[in-house]
Amino acid sequence: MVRPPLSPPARRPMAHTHIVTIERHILEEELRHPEARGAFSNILRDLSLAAKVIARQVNMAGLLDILGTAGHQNVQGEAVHKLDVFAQDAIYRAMDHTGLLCCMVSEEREDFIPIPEKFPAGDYILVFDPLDGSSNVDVNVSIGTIFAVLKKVSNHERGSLADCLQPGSRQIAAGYILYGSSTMMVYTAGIGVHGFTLDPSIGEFILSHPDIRIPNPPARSYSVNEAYAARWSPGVRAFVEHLKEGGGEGYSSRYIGSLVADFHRTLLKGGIFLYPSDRTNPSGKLRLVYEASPLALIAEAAGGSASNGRESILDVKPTSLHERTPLFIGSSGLVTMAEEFVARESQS
Ligand code: AHM
Ligand code: MG
Repeated sequence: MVRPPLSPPARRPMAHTHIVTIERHILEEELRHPEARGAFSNILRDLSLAAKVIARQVNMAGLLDILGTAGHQNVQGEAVHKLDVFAQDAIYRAMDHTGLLCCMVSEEREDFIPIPEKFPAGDYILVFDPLDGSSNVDVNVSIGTIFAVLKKVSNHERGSLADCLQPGSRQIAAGYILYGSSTMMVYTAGIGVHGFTLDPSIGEFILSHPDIRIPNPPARSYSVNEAYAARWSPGVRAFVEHLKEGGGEGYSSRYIGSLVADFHRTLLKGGIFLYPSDRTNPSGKLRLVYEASPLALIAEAAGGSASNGRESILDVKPTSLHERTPLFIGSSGLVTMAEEFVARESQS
């Protein structure tokens, strides 16, 4: 797996008790990426601004009476909610004019979005799902934004499809924003995963979860929409049955149905989240470029792993922007166990 070169840490470890804003943390992180020359930290900083704008709107959603669908469908054929439109717009407007990006890829747009000619173009690509799990908004369940940053590989000033279809191993940073009981931004630049909680009274993301590691041994929980069990392949069914029978040890089930929230719990507590392929969705439901790959980079940087059942998600080269993938993500031992069950099935 090809990984961008990283320099050794050039900073002292920060004690949890210090008050560290996300901006300060990103600047210090940049010392580990001298090749990024400021661009990288500015992209993350601009994203944290968009996160605050979206968080404010999400928190106000009921009051502003903006819940409900916006009346059209996105490229996946799903109803677009007004907050999706707002989040798409907030991220686009925070990023389009900065001179850092050449193009963007969003779940809400069919094609990649070149930076308009009126603005300077940069060397980076932002891929994002502006508001994942938005069907949960109406019932006040946590939702999230997922993003990753790639470096341009083509000679096209404003990016090309090839720039957007790089494998996850080429991501130089990835993260998510969770709009939950508090708003959190979690990111990795390849080494270490760090979580920041928004203090709404001062409008700052403060480092609250430094150096997140997926616990080992993990919490004995699995996360999957089990209503689809009859449609799963025999290997996936056998894997989940094995966990239910305890793998000897008594597993419990946790499923919110909102990817960022389910992943966040898995990252902090351990266990496994899976959204496998099934008879109805032969490629799974989740998207490789802006959902599975960013979360895979985070999982691996936290000591976990992510697989499509056969290979590491980070090794899969996308063939289209909105390609779907099965996803098994979380504690390494459980992801490996899932792969073994899937492999046994194809041998039998
Ligand atoms: P979305 O991108 O249309 O919001 O859908 C993705 C969501 C994820 O947040 C979640 O993991 C999954 O769909 C839940 O799907 P299901 O309802 O089939 O369990
Ligand atoms: Mg989504």
